[in-house]
Amino acid sequence: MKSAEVVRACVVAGLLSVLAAPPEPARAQASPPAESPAARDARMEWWREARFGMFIHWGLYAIPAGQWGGTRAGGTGEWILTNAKIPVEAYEPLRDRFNPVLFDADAWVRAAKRAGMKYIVITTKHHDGFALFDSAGTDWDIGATPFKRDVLKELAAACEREGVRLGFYYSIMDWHHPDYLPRRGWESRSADGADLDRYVGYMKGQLRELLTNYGQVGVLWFDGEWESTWTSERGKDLDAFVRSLQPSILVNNRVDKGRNDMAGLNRAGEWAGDFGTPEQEVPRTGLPGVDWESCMTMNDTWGYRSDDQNWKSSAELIRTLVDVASKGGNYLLNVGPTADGLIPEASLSRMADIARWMDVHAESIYATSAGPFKKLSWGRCTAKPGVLYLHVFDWPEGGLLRVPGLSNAPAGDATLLGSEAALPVRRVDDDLVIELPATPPDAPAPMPVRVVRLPIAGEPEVTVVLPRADAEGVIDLRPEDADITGSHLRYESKYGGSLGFWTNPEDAASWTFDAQPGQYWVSIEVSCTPEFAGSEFVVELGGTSFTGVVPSTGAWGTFTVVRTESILLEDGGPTTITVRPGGEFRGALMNLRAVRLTWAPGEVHEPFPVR
Ligand code: FHN
Repeated sequence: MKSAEVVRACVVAGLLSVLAAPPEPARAQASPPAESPAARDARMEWWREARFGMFIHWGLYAIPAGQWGGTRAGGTGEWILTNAKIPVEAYEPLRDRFNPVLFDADAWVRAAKRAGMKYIVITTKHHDGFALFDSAGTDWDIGATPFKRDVLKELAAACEREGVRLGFYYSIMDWHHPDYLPRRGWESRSADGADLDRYVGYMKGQLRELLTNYGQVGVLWFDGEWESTWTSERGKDLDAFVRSLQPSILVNNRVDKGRNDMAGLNRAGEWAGDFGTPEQEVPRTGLPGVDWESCMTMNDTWGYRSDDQNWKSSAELIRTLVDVASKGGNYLLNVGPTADGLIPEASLSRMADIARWMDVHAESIYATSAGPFKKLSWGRCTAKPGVLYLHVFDWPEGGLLRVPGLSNAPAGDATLLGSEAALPVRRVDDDLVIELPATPPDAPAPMPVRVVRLPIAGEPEVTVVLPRADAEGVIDLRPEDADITGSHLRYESKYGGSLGFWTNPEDAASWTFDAQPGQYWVSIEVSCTPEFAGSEFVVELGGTSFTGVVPSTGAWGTFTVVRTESILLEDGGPTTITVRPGGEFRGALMNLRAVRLTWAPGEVHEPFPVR
């Protein structure tokens, strides 16, 4: 489109958005009334109890499905406009091809409900700006497609019939609207005449439609807030605008600017939004007093890609649901329907597996809170008043399940969910030991998680049992158990679980263990790319510290054991080991997957040369 045409397009678009929908004030929405903690708890209650929802990424991008101009575009399906650098005018004809004749709202909602998903969040407008609803503010919407039907209306009606809550995803970033800034770097479309305030007015007009025409909306799931043109002031104003229309709605933290990248939780400060939004990951530990929801894909894409067959197993999806619930969070699991309107079969089969697991175990997920344990070597724990749900991922040798440090006495029979048989329980030192069947009851095709229901007297009381040397004298300290200080270092589940993003030389990781006096070998398992290798690290233990140099392992996912030195600990008891950058720092220290201490009381070792 030539510059004159572009300017005309901006003017026309601006006029259309004004003529077609009443102008909304671009800013200065009155703040929502102050809300008491009790009122907030009441508003959040259904969502906290739900624990499990379905994310739907659906739009024009399902038509190219990851391919453009005969070649495979990189990245996720819904980013194809940007990833394939498609000029807006070349993308627009997709509207005339959108005709999902196989779309069946009832089928979608029933599949979600059968899988135990209590709410649905659907992309009403993703970054490409296309409205999946009939919007008066634009003809860049489903009303202008051959399909014409308002899928949100049909979805809202189906959710009403099935008792499933409906939420709306809405992208602040808009690659199509001429008033949105910034333009994509490679675009030729001029930014002349673009007016971000006018765009905010357009956005509010659409949000008014979404919050007026489709009944009670459970969640407004904002996204695309990260660009510099979006400010906290605008975010707080938009949050207030949404709440003025539906005061009981929940709004995620991506309306504002507090989110700490994909970790999804807010940095310190006053930010709008009711819950944090970790993406493609689960926080390392529970976050008492913080509401959060991990959103994840079943394969690698949000919007449909015909070539993405990298599906997570049903077992992994179920264990992630458990992991999230055990830390007090919600799990928003995504499907990317096809251009015909079908949820991919690979998604449906996984949802059916989840349904079978939920048939037996739903009570250990819904309306539960985080378990009282910092970590359990064999699984996870969720809790309800007077009951602990022990989620067994790894069946214990001989069936003896050791519950570390639990002081509470059982207040009734321990049972495996799905069975009435009482399981013998006895106390061994600080622990409770529950006798499970020697092998999982549904072997040889055991469910990925079996759950013990353990009634307890009173509030859970757990004495922290510090790691101590096993029979071989070995103590393995895990990344997910590290006490982290600093701003960037964090646990990431990639590469089998390690501490990564070690880009701040002030960040450190520590573990406390129960030491016995004697000599200890210390080794750490690290990875580092050639680009960053060579930084110095320091290990501090028992008043001694030694340094090493991080080797290159070729890739972040390739680890090697760096044996450092041997240390004599004169005293036993709780002892802390710390790993931190020291000396030269080359921008990223390492990824750290394990710290191993080997107790060798009878030996005196020469210090190891650092490899
Ligand atoms: O860019 C989007 C992406 O397409 C997808 O919608 C995810 C889902 O949360 N959010 C953004 C990436 O963080």
